Amino acid sequence: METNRSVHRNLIGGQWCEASDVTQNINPSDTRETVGVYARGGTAEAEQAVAAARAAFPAWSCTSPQLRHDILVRAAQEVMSRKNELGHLLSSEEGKTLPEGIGEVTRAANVLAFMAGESLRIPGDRTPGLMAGSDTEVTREPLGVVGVISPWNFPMAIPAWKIAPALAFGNTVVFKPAELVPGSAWALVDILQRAGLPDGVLNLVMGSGSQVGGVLSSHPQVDAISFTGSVPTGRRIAVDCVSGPVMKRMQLEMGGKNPLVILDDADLAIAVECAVQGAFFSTGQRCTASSRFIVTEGIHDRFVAAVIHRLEGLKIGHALDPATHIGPVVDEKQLFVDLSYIDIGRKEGAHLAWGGQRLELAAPGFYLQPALFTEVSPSMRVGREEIFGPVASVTRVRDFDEALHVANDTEFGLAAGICTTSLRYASQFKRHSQAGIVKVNQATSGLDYHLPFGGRKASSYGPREQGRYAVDFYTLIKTAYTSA
Ligand code: UN1
Repeated sequence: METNRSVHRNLIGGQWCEASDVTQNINPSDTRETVGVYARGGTAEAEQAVAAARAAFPAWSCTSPQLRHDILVRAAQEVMSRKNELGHLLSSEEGKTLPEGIGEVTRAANVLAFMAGESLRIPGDRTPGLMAGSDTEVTREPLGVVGVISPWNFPMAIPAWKIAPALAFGNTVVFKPAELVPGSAWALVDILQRAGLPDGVLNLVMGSGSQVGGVLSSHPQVDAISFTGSVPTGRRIAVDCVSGPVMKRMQLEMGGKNPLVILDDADLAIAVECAVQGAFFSTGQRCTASSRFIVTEGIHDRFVAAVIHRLEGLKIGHALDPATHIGPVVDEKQLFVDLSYIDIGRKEGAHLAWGGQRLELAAPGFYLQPALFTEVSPSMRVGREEIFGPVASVTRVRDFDEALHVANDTEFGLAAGICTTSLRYASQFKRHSQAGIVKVNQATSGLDYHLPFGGRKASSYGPREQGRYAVDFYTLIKTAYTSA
């Protein structure tokens, strides 16, 4: 392990490499505290890493699935056995609460274990051909070098659910984590490397999106990009991916402006829990967060009052304080975005019914009271644009039909929820929602790791992540015809 060295270095071709530049990993709960010092690579490191991943591919792509399974199992076991320590690290660099941090580390371990099993279950078909004497087979092969570009809001689970299937199906990887959260990424790579990966199979290049990410999305030796982040960055990556001599496969998971419909017949306590959990926990920093509550008239006022009552009981504070329900915003830039939208909402004529103030606590951090806007019309920016913070809006509607229309009236299509006791409305919502994930009487965020994840419209592009469906992105299909 490298933990006792002062700079956590990049891993290229099996070597932990010096970098000319470093980043201080700042704790958003207390900006006086540095979580660690991490190497900051540039285009040269990214190119070396691509070359190392390319060189390692022929041998790794022909390894026994048993070997790949065993490495992923060992990594899963180490992540699980260190979940408290790694959760502490994750919460210190990202700002989600300690239970949320430990929960995420547990999820990463579960993903590694699940994907270990998937390496033994690569699907294929053998079927009679249509010509007499012709045998046909459909097989799946590793696709090559995968560039993994991950966001700051799930510093360990998202890297795990991209890297684990890439490795399970015989691909090599160059991993560029988000600049704000190198600690969890570094720990995950260190664990996988020590679990027995051959040199060059997994490479870590911490650095900026424009330099390191830019090399990955445009390099002719990278075959595929799996990215989670913002819509503008996703669009740039998509253009890069199709502009080179080889058009890369891509999997882009981007933004959301996820609706939660609350109908008159909803169980109020369940609706409030779904709303507060989905919109404000993890500081609202999830692409699956419910940022639009669409509420029918008969329950509207009771719902708003009950949400405010629940918000009044929440403690915003240091991520590692056991009393904290909601940690800080990830950094100053995101805090500025959140506060700007709170200002925009006010100016647009929405009513700030609760919160929205920056909080000065004992520790200097990026603390923000959750903000609830009411009287939001569907045309307001605060009700249309992704904020990625603890800011939610309430839109009043007449009935189910109007609620469904408003829910779908968005450029995004990641997750959508409905709170109702009516089987009829729940079924209609599941069928007609234009989102990739639909929840009934559950928060829109918080998902199972064994099921496919992804959205529609501007939220997602390419095959689904996670579960059995991950194989579709990480393998190439070959159809073979044989006459004996
Ligand atoms: C969840 O809600 O449990 O970046 C997962 C994100 C999503 C993952 C959300 N890609 O927030």
